Amino acid sequence: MGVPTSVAARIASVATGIALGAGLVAYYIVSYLMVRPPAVAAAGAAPRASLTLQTVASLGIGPHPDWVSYLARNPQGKWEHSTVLTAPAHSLVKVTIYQFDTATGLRNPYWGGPRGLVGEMTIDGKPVPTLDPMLASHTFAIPDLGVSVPLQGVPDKAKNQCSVAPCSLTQAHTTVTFMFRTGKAGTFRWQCFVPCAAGFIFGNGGPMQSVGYMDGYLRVV
Ligand SMILES: [Cu+2]
Repeated sequence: MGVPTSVAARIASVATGIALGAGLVAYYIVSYLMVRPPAVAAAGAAPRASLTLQTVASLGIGPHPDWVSYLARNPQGKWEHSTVLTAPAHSLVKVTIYQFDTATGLRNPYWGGPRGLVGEMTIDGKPVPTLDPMLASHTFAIPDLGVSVPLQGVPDKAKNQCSVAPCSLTQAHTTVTFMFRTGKAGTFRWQCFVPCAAGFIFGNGGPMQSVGYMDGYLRVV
């Protein structure tokens, strides 16, 4: 028989255990919410700026090397694994997306039509009023700004495909350009609406719901 513990000591040890558990849960939630890729700024300055992105079939690095992903080019020309973008307020933003992934297809053909743009979307230099939804590999959509652009995938049989980032422009790709206007400052979610997450139920989950892959934020400053 050990020394009998007092009621107060037992309560204190239970309370300490609960506090420790609550602290760990809080730490997990806060660190989950705080983890953000570094923001990549648009090139140029108000009232005109430009963003350059690429999409790849698999990232090749980090905790999920086989996940499909966007990357962003910083103003120094280096590709960053980030989907947190910064652009000036009340500006015309020109976006160039190098699309290295093959098509998955849109579940809702409505999104084959680009929305919310200034001027037309171009694919490989040619204006395209609407994309065959079966050819979409990803979309670049900022719902709160009314912007949605389908990105044409690389044909399945294309030669010299890039399967792992970083991809180079000597490899098979389509180049999509478009312009949209920013308004007042704020943080706006953007994401892909093609269910492109291979290996996940219905193609959603995983990269489709993770900032840094198929989701991001546009910070208008
Ligand atoms: Cu996607």
